[in-house]
Amino acid sequence: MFYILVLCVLSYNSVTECMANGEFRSDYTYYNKAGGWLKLHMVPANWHDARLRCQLEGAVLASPLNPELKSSMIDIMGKFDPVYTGIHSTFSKGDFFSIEGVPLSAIPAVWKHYYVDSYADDEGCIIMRGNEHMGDFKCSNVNYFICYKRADNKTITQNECGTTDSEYKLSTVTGSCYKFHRTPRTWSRAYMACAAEGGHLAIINSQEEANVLSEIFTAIPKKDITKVRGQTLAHIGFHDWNEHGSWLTIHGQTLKEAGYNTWALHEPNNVTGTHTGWVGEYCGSIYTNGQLNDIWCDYIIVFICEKNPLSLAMNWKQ
Ligand SMILES: *[C@@H]1O[C@H](CO)[C@@H](O)[C@H](O)[C@H]1NC(C)=O
Ligand SMILES: *[C@@H]1O[C@H](CO)[C@@H](O)[C@H](O)[C@H]1NC(C)=O
Ligand SMILES: [Ca+2]
Ligand SMILES: [Ca+2]
Repeated sequence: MFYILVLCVLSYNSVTECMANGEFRSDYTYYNKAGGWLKLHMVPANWHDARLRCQLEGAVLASPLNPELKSSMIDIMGKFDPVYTGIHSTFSKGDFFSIEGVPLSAIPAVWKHYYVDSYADDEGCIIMRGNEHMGDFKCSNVNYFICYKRADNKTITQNECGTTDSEYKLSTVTGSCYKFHRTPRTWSRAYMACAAEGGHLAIINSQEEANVLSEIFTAIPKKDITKVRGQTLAHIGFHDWNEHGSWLTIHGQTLKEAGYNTWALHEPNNVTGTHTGWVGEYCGSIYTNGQLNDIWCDYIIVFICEKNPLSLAMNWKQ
């Protein structure tokens, strides 16, 4: 009946700690009939962002691949109707597949008032309604969406960072977990990636934490890192919040209040990119030595996420 085994142990401080064995993330719900976890995203997104957000969460943009999964999707959808499915033809017009590669013809779809008509030649993404009806939409439209993580019969366990993502490592110095992202992104997309992982762009709260980030950054082979004007930089969690010259962390504190205010020599220097024409550096980054730098927000560089081990964690105290 119950797929998930819940283990409870009496811990040293006499509170009962329970851990669901085989849990993915606390923001996902296990659906027995779907054979996996689902999460409804109630903030609509265009299809490409929906797909990326599911991927960054460690899941896939859900498609009604079989009647059980479809029924679970309709259950979780509720009034957030319609949802994007993972079925798309964004690689080649007319070739519709789910993210997993299942062709549209193999999907138990109901075509009634909607159908795949490729209207105006630019409808490459499939939505589903609560009444099972499906149709194709322009991928730039925004819709609700559902992410799916198949259970695969394997026991999925969270690590000490409260995530199934093994790239998060706990620092005993700060009590936070960190992940260095080698895939470069703009500051805003970096923010999105960290948020999807249950964390945030790293916020430096002490010289000790700056040293921890510097150690992580220094350990990455230089050849793996995009250089900016000959310098190696990573996005972190501070920004001028469009009040040019006044820097706050992404959690709203001044750098001084947050506990670390050490700019690199000659920074912030608000450079204008002579080649790119980019004006003003309004986003936060660090050099490998952990010192602060202002950077163009659209500059695509590596970044560091920080995560509280309790965010997304499945064990709780009562
Ligand atoms: C999962 O386990 C069930 C029951 O043991 C089995 O029938 C099924 O084939 C397994 N699925 C996978 C993907 O291994
Ligand atoms: C940064 O440079 C831009 C372009 O010259 C300017 O508009 C802006 O006010 C500058 N910001 C600061 C804080 O000096
Ligand atoms: Ca921190
Ligand atoms: Ca700068």
